[in-house]
Amino acid sequence: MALSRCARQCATAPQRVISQDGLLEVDLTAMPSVHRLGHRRAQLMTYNAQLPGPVLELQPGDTVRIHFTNRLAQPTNLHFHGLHIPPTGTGDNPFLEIPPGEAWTYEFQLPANHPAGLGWYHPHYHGRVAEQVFAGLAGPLILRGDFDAIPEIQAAPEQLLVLKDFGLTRNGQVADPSPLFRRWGREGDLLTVNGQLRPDYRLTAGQLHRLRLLNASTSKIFRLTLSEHSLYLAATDGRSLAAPVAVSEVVLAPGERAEVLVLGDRAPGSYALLSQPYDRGIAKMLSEPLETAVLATFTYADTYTDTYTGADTDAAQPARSSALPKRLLPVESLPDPVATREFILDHGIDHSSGAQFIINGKAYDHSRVDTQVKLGTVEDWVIVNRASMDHPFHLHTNHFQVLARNGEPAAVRAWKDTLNLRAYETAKLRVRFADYPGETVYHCHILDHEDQGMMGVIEMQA
Ligand SMILES: [Cu+2]
Repeated sequence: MALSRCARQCATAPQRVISQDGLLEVDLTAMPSVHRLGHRRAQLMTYNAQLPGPVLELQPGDTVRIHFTNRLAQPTNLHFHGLHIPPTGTGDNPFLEIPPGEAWTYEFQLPANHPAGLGWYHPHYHGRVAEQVFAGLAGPLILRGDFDAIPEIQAAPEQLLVLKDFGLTRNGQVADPSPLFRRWGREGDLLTVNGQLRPDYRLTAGQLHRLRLLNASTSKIFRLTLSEHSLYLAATDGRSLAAPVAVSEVVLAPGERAEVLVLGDRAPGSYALLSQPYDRGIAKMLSEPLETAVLATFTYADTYTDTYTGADTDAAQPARSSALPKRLLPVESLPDPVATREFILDHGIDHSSGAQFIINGKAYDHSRVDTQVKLGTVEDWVIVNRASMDHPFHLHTNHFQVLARNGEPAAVRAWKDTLNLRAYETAKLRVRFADYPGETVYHCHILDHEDQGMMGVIEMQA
């Protein structure tokens, strides 16, 4: 048995539901529930009273059947962020309304060639998304498959880290945002990892480790470093890179994921996973300066306990590897586009609705199709942020590749589904509309901005 010698709070693993024989069937209930955040009692909204919601672990080709019940006092629904599945019917349908007290069965099949990686599920009921996610509603989706079979990855112990900020009143209720935060994106001062404050994880000397990172916050952008350790980016938004890329920090906007490899090559001790100051364009409006905060610690141990699977592992076991993989999975080159479109993200007055977060001059309207594309075609999308703050752009159903930012070609070809555009930045994306016809959405993933209209409807025509 491993000795628990945690520097502070021992990390606990989120609960998992794993598909069996091609089927994942689960009851999922959105409900109010009470949790401990550090020494604080918090009245949150969660899935199945768990924080984060249960990890749904899937394989390509699986059928997924979720018996969903809404026990909240307001309407909600689910979005399966990162999954390439139908956006219609009982699939990843962002237009559904599931009223309080009602149930809905989500059912869909993953394609047999679905890439392996990290996604997540969360509410997508327009107008309530920021409030519901900020109150705790979010759960991880793990797709097993090709990426996990890379020998060095397979040998690396993994940790899933769901990053999420909370803001509480003195009596433990989720704090209503100030008018400033409601407008520009609510943030909280309690920074949690898997629902814990500063949990302690284990590292084994001489061992390659795999960190799966998800920013499940409403508006907070994390800039992450691990003290004295190099980080190697291996996957972005649930899709493998062609090879690991050494990075000094990882910036994750809401909705973004990253798989990071870490070599356990430092002296014994505890090392901090830090949230570094990051100005998304609102720092001047804040009363307090941006600060560095400790999100979690990583402590070297003689015996490694995989807090994800709960298994104790002898560190001397020869199957473990300290080598960084030279190659991961190839990233295909998309063919030339049939069309190029521009999307301008801005703040302003939409004369019909009065909303102030707009795309191409318009605030979201469910009854209006903003963009029509042909299924099976490739397009280039130029996203222009005309605003003085960051806006992370998210497209449902299909991943894209970033070709260029501010006119500079991208150094690495990578799949993304959410891309943070800094103030006044421009990015050129290439996307293929594959497999699934129907309507879905693209939007800013600062969820207060989405709720205030920074979203458009896309129709993928068969
Ligand atoms: Cu935004």
